[in-house]
Amino acid sequence: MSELSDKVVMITGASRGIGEAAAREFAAQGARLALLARSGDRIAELADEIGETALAIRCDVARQDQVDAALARVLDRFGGLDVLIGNAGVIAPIGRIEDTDPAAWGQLIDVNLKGVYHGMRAAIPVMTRAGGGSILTISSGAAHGPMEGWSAYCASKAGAAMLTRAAHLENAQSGLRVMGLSPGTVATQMQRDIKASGINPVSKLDWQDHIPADWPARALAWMCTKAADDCLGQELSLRDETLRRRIGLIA
Ligand code: NJP
Repeated sequence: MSELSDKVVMITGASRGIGEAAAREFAAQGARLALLARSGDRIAELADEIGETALAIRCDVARQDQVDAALARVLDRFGGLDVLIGNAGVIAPIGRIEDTDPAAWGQLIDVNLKGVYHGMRAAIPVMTRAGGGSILTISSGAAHGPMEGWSAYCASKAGAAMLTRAAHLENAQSGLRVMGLSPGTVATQMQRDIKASGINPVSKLDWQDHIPADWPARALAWMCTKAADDCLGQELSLRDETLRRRIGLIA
């Protein structure tokens, strides 16, 4: 039996890409799932495909009230929460600082940074009361190095990385396992949007340069097991070959 068997896992941004792949991986390992995204039809289809153990909840992570309501439904259905994966994210607006629309710039921060905060704020008291849980944030190389045209994205990911460290500092002693995962470039819709923008070196990468979404999905599942207990509080990079080997992604 997998260590993840029956664990209750809430994934934001589960309608496609890394979040969808993570849903399939956790489901394969026997977890119970809450799939959150704005595309209600898409997550409903995915939940149907997975079966009784998956619950689709339409939710905009930019809204604390919607995240709180989503968690209430999870607790009602499954009776607890073991894992929160703060994965929902957007790349737009792409453009030089002076050319971006302030409202669109702020909306990205609402999703990529405040969305992670909203999830943590809702989940931490529940996990603390239960004596433990894992909170994983999807980070990015963009958290640590600027890229032309991505000021909002880089600032949001840097903020989310620091927020994740703060959550570890405040909650490790209560048994919460808090970590970040920087996946490298992954073959998802986000990379299609980046390619279409043509603005910086990432947009020039070949499609074969990207890893498949099931790699970060498998990494996330591994991070929820005891095997990753020496990584608590850290941001793991899937570009790291030693990590890839530990997870079993490469020989
Ligand atoms: O992107 P994509 P990825 N509320 O566009 C959801 C990071 N990352 O899987 O709401 C709730 O296929 C959206 O659902 P919907 C990246 O920054 C990626 O690549 O229905 N959900 C969809 O399910 C992000 O944090 C790469 O539109 C919202 C999902 O987010 C994470 O990986 C590299 C939402 C986005 O799916 C997943 O990105 C890297 C909202 N307001 C980090 N807004 C990479 N792909 O190369 C969006 O370093 N979503």
